[in-house]
Amino acid sequence: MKRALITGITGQDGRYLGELLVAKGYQVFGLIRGQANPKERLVVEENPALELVEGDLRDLPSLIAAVEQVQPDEVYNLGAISFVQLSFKQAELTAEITGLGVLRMLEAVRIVGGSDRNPIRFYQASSSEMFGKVREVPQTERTPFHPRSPYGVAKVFGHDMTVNYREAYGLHASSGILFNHESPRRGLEFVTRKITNSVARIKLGLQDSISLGNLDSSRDWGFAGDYVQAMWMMLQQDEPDDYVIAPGETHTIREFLDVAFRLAGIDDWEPYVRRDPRFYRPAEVDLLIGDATKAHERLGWRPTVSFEELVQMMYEADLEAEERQLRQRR
Ligand code: GDR
Repeated sequence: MKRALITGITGQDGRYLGELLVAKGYQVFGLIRGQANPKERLVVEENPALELVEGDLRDLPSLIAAVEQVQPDEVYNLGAISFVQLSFKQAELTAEITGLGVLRMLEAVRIVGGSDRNPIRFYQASSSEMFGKVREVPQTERTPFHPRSPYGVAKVFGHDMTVNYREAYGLHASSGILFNHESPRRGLEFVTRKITNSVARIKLGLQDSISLGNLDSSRDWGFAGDYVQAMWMMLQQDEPDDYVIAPGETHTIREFLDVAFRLAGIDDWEPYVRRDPRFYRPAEVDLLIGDATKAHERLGWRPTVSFEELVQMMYEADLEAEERQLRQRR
């Protein structure tokens, strides 16, 4: 039985990846800080085969202890401060966890190592935010980085460290440069889920408007369930490498609003959407479009959910959850 250790187990990707690996017959361990975060209980309720192990990305000895305890075949480093907007306000904490946390996890893997015949394989969750003020469109694994937020800067550090450990120590360390990926499990602070949740509440008369920032920014959005497949595929390759993972089409926030409001039977959403300066960012990334040709050719990875299907999946899940809560309150 293969063993996997996942950091960021309570996040959207950690939950999907944990389920995928359990379904593939892995024994799966999720790293938690052990501070009785209610989400920790929820992930085990949702995925009872999951085991939890304590450790903190700020604390190298705890990571070494966790890797020693689990003796994993594969480590997936998904833990991070992942909300770009917050990273402007908490830049140092973001550097500490999203940046230095990667170095600590790599060190733990290098020190514990695994057997010579079966060295530990490492996956780093890199991000399209690293491209920032993009140097070319679309972006590939060879596109130079120009991050536009403390989060993006920290991710570049983690990415470069992963490449360095691969080259310096021969670690089987791969990095997935993942473009935005969403699902009904996305946190409410991210724009997609904020929109689908608000539109469902507007539909049910529970809310009358939604406050947003820049509606003209655009993203290459995909479904998180497809992206965790790509993470696993990368670690099954004989050689470690870096891969861009993206559907390869970009949509504005306005287009996301068009689809979501149309599902609620509303054609003109302008009266429902307010602009709020609080949600604008000091610097914004440019035109993000990923070219995932390498992942198609080498991993055989393909997205299975289209943009419209993704919005529909998220809207319907939010509508159902809000209706359920309404029934319970009555
Ligand atoms: P992003 O995701 O920063 O791309 O990072 P987010 O959904 O937060 O923003 C996407 C775009 O929407 C614009 N926007 C708003 N964003 C939020 N959150 N709230 C608003 O009200 C709002 N109005 C407009 C933003 O300006 C932005 O342009 C995500 C995270 O998951 C990262 O961790 C990950 O690395 C990248 O995707 C790939």
